[in-house]
Amino acid sequence: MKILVIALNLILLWPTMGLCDLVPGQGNTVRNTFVALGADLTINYTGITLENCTIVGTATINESITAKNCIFFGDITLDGAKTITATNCCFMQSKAAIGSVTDTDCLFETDPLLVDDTGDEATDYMLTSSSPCVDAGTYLSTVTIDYFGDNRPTEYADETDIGADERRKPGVIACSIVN
Ligand SMILES: [Ca+2]
Ligand SMILES: [Ca+2]
Repeated sequence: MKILVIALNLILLWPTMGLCDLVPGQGNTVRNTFVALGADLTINYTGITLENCTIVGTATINESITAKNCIFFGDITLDGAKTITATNCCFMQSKAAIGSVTDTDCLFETDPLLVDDTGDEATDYMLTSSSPCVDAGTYLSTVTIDYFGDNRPTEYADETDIGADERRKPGVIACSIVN
């Protein structure tokens, strides 16, 4: 069982026997976090917000959550009385298969086209150039960098990527100054 748990601001994912169980009292927002294949993100507490997370493993969601710019690659098991309020998220499953989802500009039944969705390293879960998640997120003032430290776009609302990786655009050239 391999687990990759990274919380940018030192919070919340708690690996125990393959489970990432969100812990109350340590903040309620998880940003730029990968949950690896083989891990299960379990949410048992209210008031949790996920921002720019890439959930490659499964998700067991027992309380209503808010998710923005997140990838849900693994299957979601959502408590039938709870709701996912999702903005600019990418789901592998259909909306009907997940259950109660209140969505704004989300992608359903959409493969995020990660570099290697069978891998277990953070770099495996980066976005490929053809990923539908590139520039498909919404601007969040709270997320200024990605997991790898790359800057998130701040000038244009439509350039933020979905997930924990902001893809570096090709064609950025080095500048030489010669005098
Ligand atoms: Ca982008
Ligand atoms: Ca990046």
